[in-house]
Amino acid sequence: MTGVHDRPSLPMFAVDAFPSRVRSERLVARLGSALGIAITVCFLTGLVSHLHQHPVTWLPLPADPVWGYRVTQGVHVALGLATIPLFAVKMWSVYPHLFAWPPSKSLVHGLERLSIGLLAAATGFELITGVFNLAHLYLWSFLFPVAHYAMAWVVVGSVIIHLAIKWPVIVTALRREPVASADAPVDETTVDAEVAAVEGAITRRGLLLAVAGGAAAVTVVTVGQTLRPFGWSGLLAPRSPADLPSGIPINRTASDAGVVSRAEASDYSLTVGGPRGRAFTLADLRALEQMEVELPIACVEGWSATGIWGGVRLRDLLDLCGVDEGATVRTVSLESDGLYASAEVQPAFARHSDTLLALRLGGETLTIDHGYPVRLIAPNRPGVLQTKWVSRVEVL
Ligand SMILES: Nc1nc2c(c(=O)[nH]1)N[C@H]1C(S)=C(S)[C@@H](COP(=O)(O)O)O[C@H]1N2
Ligand SMILES: [Mo]
Repeated sequence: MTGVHDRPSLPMFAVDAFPSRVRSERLVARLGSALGIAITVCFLTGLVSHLHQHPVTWLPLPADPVWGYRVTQGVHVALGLATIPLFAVKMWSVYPHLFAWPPSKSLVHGLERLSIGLLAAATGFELITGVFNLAHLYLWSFLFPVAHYAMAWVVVGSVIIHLAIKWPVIVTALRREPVASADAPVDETTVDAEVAAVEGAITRRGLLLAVAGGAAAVTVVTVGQTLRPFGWSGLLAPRSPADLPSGIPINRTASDAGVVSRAEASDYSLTVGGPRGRAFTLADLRALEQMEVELPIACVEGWSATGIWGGVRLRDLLDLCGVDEGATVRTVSLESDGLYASAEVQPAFARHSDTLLALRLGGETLTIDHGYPVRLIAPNRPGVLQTKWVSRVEVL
């Protein structure tokens, strides 16, 4: 067989074209563990978000705690962003292997490389589509939530295959004592620093610090979109509430949605279904018992903001119309198309005392961009399910 030096591969991609000692198995394994934890948390929080938007009867989500989705989705997006530098360095640390020749030494080795290729591609896909979605860049024709969700399973599947194949290597690498020279035991940092000095390269510790620093920097410039005390730091946050009196960002305006004239029409009424279903004018709604609740809008994009919402309890309206306690309802917007023109409201949410058909925000009549004349506001659910410009409540 061919030896190291007469490999037929391109010389700049040969294994020994990457002599950096920084790429130890131990480092690769430690980076991998961090990445594995980040992927797991992103997967689980993503699953929560998926279940909110595609409820299943055998696992109904609770409406409490009211801030639940704010936290799970805030973590999903912040951690996803922090994973980018981690993933980049992990890819760099194994990059020489990508060009190893021959591509496969045996069937198992070939499968192993295929599964790693799949893992890298699928993870890269999740990170890129996630970021583009935050930036509202839709450079593709597939639907983001569908593709992002499906690919998450590919990531998880290939992580499991990867772990199964590499388990012995990972365990040994993580247990291994830091590198020591043959005669005198030396601490890893010293050896590392010496090697680095010779190569003019970065030390392993330096590399880990750089990755942690990169991840922290990404987090700091986006976390302001969720944690108001850090609001000043939302440099990368796509939507800024700073210029709005309500402090709540707007994703889709009334004119984007094409609802301005229908929302401002003087003959607006809200139709509620049920055995005694009827239409309510704005005056009718204002004459019913008014409630005030403090609830966040928590967007799938990771930003969230709390408002004081005023209006009529959804459950009061449903009771007036004789709707069954266990019924799932659907809020339908004046918006004629658009992905978020309607939303299902499961019984736990429809009957929650904080769930309102809101007429006010911060004590003022809703602005048209926040959903005038009537919008849904309910606890613990994605912003996409908080229908604005509601015209109908249907009983399913
Ligand atoms: N009818 C309708 N309602 C909608 C949307 C929409 O596009 N159309 N966008 C949703 C999204 S994605 C979010 S995050 C919230 C934002 O509400 P806000 O603009 O009052 O902050 O409204 C939701 N309600
Ligand atoms: Mo949203």
